[in-house]
Amino acid sequence: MPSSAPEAPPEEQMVQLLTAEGTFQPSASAEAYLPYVEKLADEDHQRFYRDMVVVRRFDSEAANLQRNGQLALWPPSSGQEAAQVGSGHAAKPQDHIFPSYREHAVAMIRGVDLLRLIEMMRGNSHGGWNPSEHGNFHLYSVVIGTQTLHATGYAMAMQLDGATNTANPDTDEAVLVYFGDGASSQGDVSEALVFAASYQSPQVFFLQNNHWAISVPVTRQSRTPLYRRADGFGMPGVRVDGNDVLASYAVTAKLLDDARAGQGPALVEALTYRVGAHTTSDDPSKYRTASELESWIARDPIARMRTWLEGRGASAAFFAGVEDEAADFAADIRRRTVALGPPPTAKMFDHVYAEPHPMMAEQSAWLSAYEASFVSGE
Ligand SMILES: Cc1ncc(C[n+]2csc(CCOP(=O)(O)OP(=O)(O)O)c2C)c(N)n1
Ligand SMILES: [Mg+2]
Repeated sequence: MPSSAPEAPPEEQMVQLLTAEGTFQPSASAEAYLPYVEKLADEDHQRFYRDMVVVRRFDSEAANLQRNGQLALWPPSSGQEAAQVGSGHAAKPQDHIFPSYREHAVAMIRGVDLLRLIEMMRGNSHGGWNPSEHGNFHLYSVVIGTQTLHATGYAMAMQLDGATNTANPDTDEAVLVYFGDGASSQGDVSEALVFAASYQSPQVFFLQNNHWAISVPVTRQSRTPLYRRADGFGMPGVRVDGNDVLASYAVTAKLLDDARAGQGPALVEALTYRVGAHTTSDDPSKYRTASELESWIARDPIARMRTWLEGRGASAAFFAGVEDEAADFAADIRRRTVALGPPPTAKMFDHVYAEPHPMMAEQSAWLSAYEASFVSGE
């Protein structure tokens, strides 16, 4: 573990099933979660691998599109695929998911066309899809930590509506909310944890500790491992190897089941690493060392899953097929991004107010007149 990560005492080691070398070797703390991973079939394992590879390819394509001038900004997810794919698959269809702004893999798993993310980062849309038509995947939230309050309100309402804890795991609902190590310092997040614990709302707080909040290291955010904060709020806290897709899946699946069964909320701290820049506007070489980066690349979530699958007999044709699928996925995104055309500037006035507003009408008219004052084609 690099020096920037708070060390846990030995008895509190993280839940891990797959080592960085790709060996299935459950840690002592993994026992309670093993039944969840034992239920998975080969096709589930292969789906996890496929999703990680496809989303990594999508992510690098999106970053390239930003460099081509097609997007204003891109927040890369590279390195965090296992935390996202494992937890994303752990949610059931009836669950509601509240993302931050980097959960591209979870969006894909819940059936959001990833062009919706591109449109948002390109200025073509104001960030929208209808969650009820897209796997209950709620909107990206860039205002740090706010989504934890939205999620907690939603989970409290599930409880008040009797939509959970009816002893039917196929319909009982729960909430899964994503946030970062930096967000853990935000007041909103503490308030959400207090309310969730007080009302025993059915939800899992999934903290991706990717070790950095832009240029601020996690050691600055907390003097104690983040999962241990759960104790103070009165809920279980589990640290999981976020680069291990099987462990991320099993821990989240169990805690969501517990939440659905009326056992209240839990906090997961998934230890992972943001391999890329914070966004395409950031240069991480200014604040972190190459050796730290290399130490995390050696723990790559995709490589370890590949090694494990190979050991279980996955064929070369399977891996080649996944590569082809990822390449096609990225090519399709590129083609459809370029076809979007420039965002109409007048759109910026939409949705500022719910109803038509005279000031917006005035400003929009001024902008149109200003744009029309340029002689086109010269
Ligand atoms: C309320 C608020 N304050 C500050 C910012 C600026 N900001 C954007 S991302 C970020 C860091 C977030 O770090 P973390 O929670 O660790 O998430 P990560 O980006 O690492 O996924 C900050 C401070 C913001 N978007 N919202
Ligand atoms: Mg972070």
